[in-house]
Amino acid sequence: MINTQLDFVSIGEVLIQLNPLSPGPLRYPKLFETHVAGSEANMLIGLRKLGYTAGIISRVGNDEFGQMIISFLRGEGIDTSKIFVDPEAPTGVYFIQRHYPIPGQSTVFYYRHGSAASRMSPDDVDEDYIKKFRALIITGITPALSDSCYYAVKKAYEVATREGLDTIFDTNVRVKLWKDLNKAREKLALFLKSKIVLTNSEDLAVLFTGVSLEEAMYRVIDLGVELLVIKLGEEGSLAITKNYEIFKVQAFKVPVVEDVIGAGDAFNAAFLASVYKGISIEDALRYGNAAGALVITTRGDVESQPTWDTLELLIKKAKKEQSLIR
Ligand code: KDG
Repeated sequence: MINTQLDFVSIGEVLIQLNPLSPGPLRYPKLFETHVAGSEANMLIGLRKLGYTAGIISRVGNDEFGQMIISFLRGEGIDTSKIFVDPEAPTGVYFIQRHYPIPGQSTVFYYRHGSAASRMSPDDVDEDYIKKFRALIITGITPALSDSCYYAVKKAYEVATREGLDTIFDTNVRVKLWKDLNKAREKLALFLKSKIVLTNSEDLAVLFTGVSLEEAMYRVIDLGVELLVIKLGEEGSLAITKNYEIFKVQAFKVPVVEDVIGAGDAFNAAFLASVYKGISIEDALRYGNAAGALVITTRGDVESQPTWDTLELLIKKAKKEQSLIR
């Protein structure tokens, strides 16, 4: 690796996604596609496509899926030197059930309990490695995998804070992984003090029970967050700054041809790429919405993530068609 400062580092589980070629209940499809996925890796790949350098701390099993993940990430230009191949546990996988029971929505089924990545611990977090980067991206998924994963993320966060990296947190509350939501609230509280927080209304309702979306939003800002982004799906996205300035941008209207999984990560990547490039928050939201919209038109979380040229093209086309972008 080169010796200059690198951009984004993350820690999390990279999984094999098994996505059926046909929608509907999972007991019927005979053919499945494999994709490399996982929220943290998805974001890093999105950022790579937009010109940033990126590295991930993770573990995979000593199996073919683990090799597939490492090769894929390398192919996308992610630094994989901190992915430990664990001989004692398998690579995690998950299945997606598309358009059923609710058309347009997907359900995930995880087979990741006891996976190699769930065995990460603070020992996987190399302080000198983190110090090479400008920003740390974490999500609420990794702390849900195991206690040792929680402590690994906590260490990464503390090193980043101490060393002056920007901290970026996507709440990504996975109810299926936490089971006990009190635990989620307790463990994720620390990361809600990150410099940039990305979330959605469902996660805020879990993290701040019994308060309105607006109230929850202000509570996050009052924790010292500089920029809070709320992804509103079909309603677009909203950002609020530490000075209580609010920006809201309409969504790109696209049909959910395949599945919505991964749209939030693509949004994050394009939004962050824009903000770090000095683009205005309002336009950054637009780029984020466009990237999220692209991802739901194909299977897989990252294959449709855009380059700058693609983003420009989309925005231009939407403006020309007098779309809902204002
Ligand atoms: O954001 C997309 C992710 O949800 C998906 O790729 C799998 O990371 C994943 C998870 O834990 O749900």
